[in-house]
Amino acid sequence: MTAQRSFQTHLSAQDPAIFSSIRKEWAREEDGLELIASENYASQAVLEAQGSILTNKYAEGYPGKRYYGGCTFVDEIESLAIQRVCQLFKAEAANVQPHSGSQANMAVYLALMAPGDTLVGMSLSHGGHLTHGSPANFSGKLFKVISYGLNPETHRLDYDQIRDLVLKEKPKVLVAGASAYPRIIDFEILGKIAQEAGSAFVVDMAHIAGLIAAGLHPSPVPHATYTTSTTHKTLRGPRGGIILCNQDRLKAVNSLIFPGIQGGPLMHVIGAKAVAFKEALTPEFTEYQQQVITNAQALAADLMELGFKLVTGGTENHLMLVDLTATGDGSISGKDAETWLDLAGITVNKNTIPNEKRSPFITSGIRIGVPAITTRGMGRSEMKKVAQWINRAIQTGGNSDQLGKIRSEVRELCRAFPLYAQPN
Ligand code: DSN
Repeated sequence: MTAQRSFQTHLSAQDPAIFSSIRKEWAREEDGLELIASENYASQAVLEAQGSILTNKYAEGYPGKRYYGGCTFVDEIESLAIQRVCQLFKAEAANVQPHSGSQANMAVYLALMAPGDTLVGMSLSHGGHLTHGSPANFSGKLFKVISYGLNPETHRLDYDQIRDLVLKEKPKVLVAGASAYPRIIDFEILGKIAQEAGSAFVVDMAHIAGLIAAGLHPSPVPHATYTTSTTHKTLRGPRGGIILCNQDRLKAVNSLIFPGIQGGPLMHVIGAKAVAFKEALTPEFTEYQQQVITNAQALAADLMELGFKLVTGGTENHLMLVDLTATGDGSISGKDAETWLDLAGITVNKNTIPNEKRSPFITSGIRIGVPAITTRGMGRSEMKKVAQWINRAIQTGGNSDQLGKIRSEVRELCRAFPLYAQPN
């Protein structure tokens, strides 16, 4: 707290423009309902570690084997981060240096494949991730990508179809994981499919890492060649990435992170990751993750009661996808809903739905997640209000007076669930 205050004091005097924008973002985060499924609020302790003097240190290499002097204390920090994340996910080995989930995925792909090799992953428009083979991403440019989608009727993963595809294509890598899939993923079955085809199995667990850490979603770690994740979503740490694997797989991926695709590690972020992993090892974190699932199911039930159609008819994790083609005459797009909700102080993102007819810039759905509002302490009765505000905002058709009224009600609720002390 003290450290953050003095940072803000220096910043306000030295750079009023940046200070002012941070203050406005702070007010936005405090006074609005954050429903972006991939966002969360890091603790004050995580923020302090990330905003610390560790940002000054160069430490290319790994603990005990660096290319720079003066690494005694950053070695302690990185070793603790590794030890804690291995304990958290019951993994043999870890690399905590990836600057992001995308870097983590790039390193494991390059450890397992050469350019031109075949990668099978979930299509972005069905809920996968850019790094799972999108043509716009390095993964789609470097590798030959074959995508799997959802079952056209159930909108769930169809393990028989995936098996047929993987056995036919025999890819070097099968990647699993999703950015917009509201159901449990069976990593055991997918791991067996990969094994049968002689493929490596990579799991990007970024969205559900917090649930997995708490034992509330089956873990991919025993089944995957490499498991990657971000650290800032349900896991609630600083923005960054990790890779988990068995000891014998570590060397390959370590040398791909550094010197392969990254330079010096961000030691301030690694310090903050270590703090977040310690938090995630507490019983309070498990209770938090349980509440995330409870809140998601409550919000899903309330939205459906108000007439909204959810893809797969509900959720088993932290997020849900609203199919707006079934709302009113079907003319409201995901982009309309995102804009109107934003004006009401509610942040979501437009999202494609299975069998999407509109472009990814417009879409027919919105993705809603509850990790952030659960962090601020909201529960059953607040979920009901959130559902009613979403319904009202969408029914306004974009009327700014009505959206402004919802925005004041949202602000009043948010002020009863404060996040951080004022940053000055
Ligand atoms: N962009 C993230 C998300 O919102 O799901 C995934 O990296």
